[in-house]
Amino acid sequence: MSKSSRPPSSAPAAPVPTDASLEAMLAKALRKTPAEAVADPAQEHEPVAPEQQHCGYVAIVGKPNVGKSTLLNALVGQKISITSRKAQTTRHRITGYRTVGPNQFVFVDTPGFQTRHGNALNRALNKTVLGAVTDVDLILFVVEAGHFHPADAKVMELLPSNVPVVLLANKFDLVHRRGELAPWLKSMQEKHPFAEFVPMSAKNARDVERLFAICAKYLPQQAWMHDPEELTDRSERFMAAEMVREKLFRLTGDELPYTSTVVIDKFEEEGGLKRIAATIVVEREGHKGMVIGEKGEKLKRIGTEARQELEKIWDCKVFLELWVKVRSGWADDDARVRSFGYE
Ligand SMILES: Nc1nc2c(ncn2[C@@H]2O[C@H](COP(=O)(O)OP(=O)(O)OP(=O)(O)O)[C@@H](O)[C@H]2O)c(=O)[nH]1
Ligand SMILES: [Mg+2]
Repeated sequence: MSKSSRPPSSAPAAPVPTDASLEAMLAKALRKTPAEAVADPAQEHEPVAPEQQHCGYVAIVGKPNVGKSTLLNALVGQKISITSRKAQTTRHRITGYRTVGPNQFVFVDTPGFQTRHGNALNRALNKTVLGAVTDVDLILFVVEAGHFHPADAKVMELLPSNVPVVLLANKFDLVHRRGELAPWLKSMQEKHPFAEFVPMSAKNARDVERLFAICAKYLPQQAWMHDPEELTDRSERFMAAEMVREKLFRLTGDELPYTSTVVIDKFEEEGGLKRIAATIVVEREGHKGMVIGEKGEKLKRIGTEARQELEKIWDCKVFLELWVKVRSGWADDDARVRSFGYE
């Protein structure tokens, strides 16, 4: 992945935190510094001489539902990874690019690391996470501020010792007693030699801008790998399938998401129109009814919401046709999981 050469251990040595240093660190982290590293978007793509360019991979990892994809979208400045309040929303390694001044950030969103149900789908998701943390320049380890669950500990076990890791305490807006964060931070620092600590909210634009300045320090000096206008490595076809899956996640009950996926059957462009046919694959006959809903209402709503959002992102007309199919046991079947596009 990254072509930069890094010394074998670029993670700073673990400082032994004292209460005073922790308080100072927390105070510094909470101080809202101006986002000086982020240029005016209008100047984002000024030409930069290759010898002045910096470029690197920043992997975003964490347990399910901590806000990794929300963060990726905020960093890239456009929705390229779907989000929902349910776990296991992201199922692929999704790369998003952002070029700011001399810096090109290659952010890598990953599935939430799965600690339950060892089926073929979950094994594929975890393989994706493992692949994403090696050979990157920086890892953003995302947790919910003030929390540390066994599922977070499992992700922590994956953190390589030769890559700097930023502890990103997300959903900071939900922390009401901020004074209690210092002991939490101390306990976190004892678990891993984090290079930095960033309490923030992925939904707060200013916090996201501050994060660029933090990440920029870890980008090696090397030529950009992507056109600064490019946003992602993922195709429109992939985005279409993901958008349908997002609406399915958001509009159906808790039971369904884990056992459903979306396959694109047709993706055609005719002038300013994109014609898409997609199939929602579910595991059980009973699930089919849940997706279709009474008189087809649910399926219709999934289609309408996905179409409207795709039209907005692509700025063109979209014709979206949806089908529902039952493939029992697909998530337990390695070959099927692969055939549906999971690594
Ligand atoms: N209050 C609050 N909610 C957030 C924040 N960031 C994300 N969320 C919400 O948290 C939920 C999960 O967000 P996602 O971005 O889908 O989480 P994820 O870590 O990518 O989840 P998986 O892909 O399933 O691993 C969504 O309902 C988001 O709106 C935040 O900073 N504050
Ligand atoms: Mg996600």
